[in-house]
Amino acid sequence: MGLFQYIETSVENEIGFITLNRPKQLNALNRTMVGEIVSAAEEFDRDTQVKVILLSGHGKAFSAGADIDEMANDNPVRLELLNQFADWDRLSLVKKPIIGAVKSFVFGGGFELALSCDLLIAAGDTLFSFPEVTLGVMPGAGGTQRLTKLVGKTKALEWILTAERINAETALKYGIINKIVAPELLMEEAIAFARKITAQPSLAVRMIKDSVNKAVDYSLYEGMQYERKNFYLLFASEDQKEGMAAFVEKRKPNFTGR
Ligand code: CO8
Repeated sequence: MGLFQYIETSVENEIGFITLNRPKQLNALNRTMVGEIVSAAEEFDRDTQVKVILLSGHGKAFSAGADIDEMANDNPVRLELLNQFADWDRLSLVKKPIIGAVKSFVFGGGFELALSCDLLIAAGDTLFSFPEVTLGVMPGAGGTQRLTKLVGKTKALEWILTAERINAETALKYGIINKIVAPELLMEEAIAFARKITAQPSLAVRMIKDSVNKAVDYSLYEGMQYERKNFYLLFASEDQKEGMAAFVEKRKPNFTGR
């Protein structure tokens, strides 16, 4: 694993941990930090010791958004040449499930980072918001698209136009998060959640993530065809043979991830 300045990484029990580490700035995301998050996720994606990636933040909050100091003097040409959002695109190519464990402020780019995760566990004190409008801008790392696809146009527009802070209960109600947990149990609960996935055969997990994500972009017909190919592909795996043999023999399967 590469050396990082703004994040910490570790591997334990088949979980690859990525922890945002700029707590004094409430984990405000500068460009280097986003690059580090993506690089770490890509390394974990290739690491056979890792089955699930768990993204969280040190300190009080998950992330208060993009680093405002860094972008205050930006101009369109510099932004075009920087092409910083290409990093965010790479994150969506990661094949292993990414679980976000979020708390307190999940604002702006921090909310977009959370929406880039596959599953979200939130502490009861979590507040989600897109405050960009109050800065004279708008979400730029997928917020207007991902939130709208998730909750529909009506609420997405209301929340992004007003910068309203959405609490964990509302986020759960609208399907933004999977689960609310007590703040002091956030990591424990997120790890327990991750372990439920690490216990599954990893090729099937991979194909499920891939197929479900296609439902967001594809028509139903295209998505069904895509699902079918992934279903067929899994019959080339040893884990399919083992899983079904174990069922027939009434024993626990021993999955190898192949
Ligand atoms: N950028 C830079 N520094 C920040 C940010 C930020 N987004 N958020 C907090 N900080 C810093 C503060 O400046 C402060 O630093 P210092 O101690 O040196 O003064 C420190 O973190 C602690 O913050 P506060 O004292 O403000 O803490 P409070 O608990 O009083 O308030 C808030 C917390 C409400 C979260 C407040 O900090 C706040 O409003 N922050 C800004 C939130 C915001 O507007 N975020 C959206 C940014 S725009 C964006 O995300 C665009 C995304 C598109 C591109 C994504 C690319 C990465």
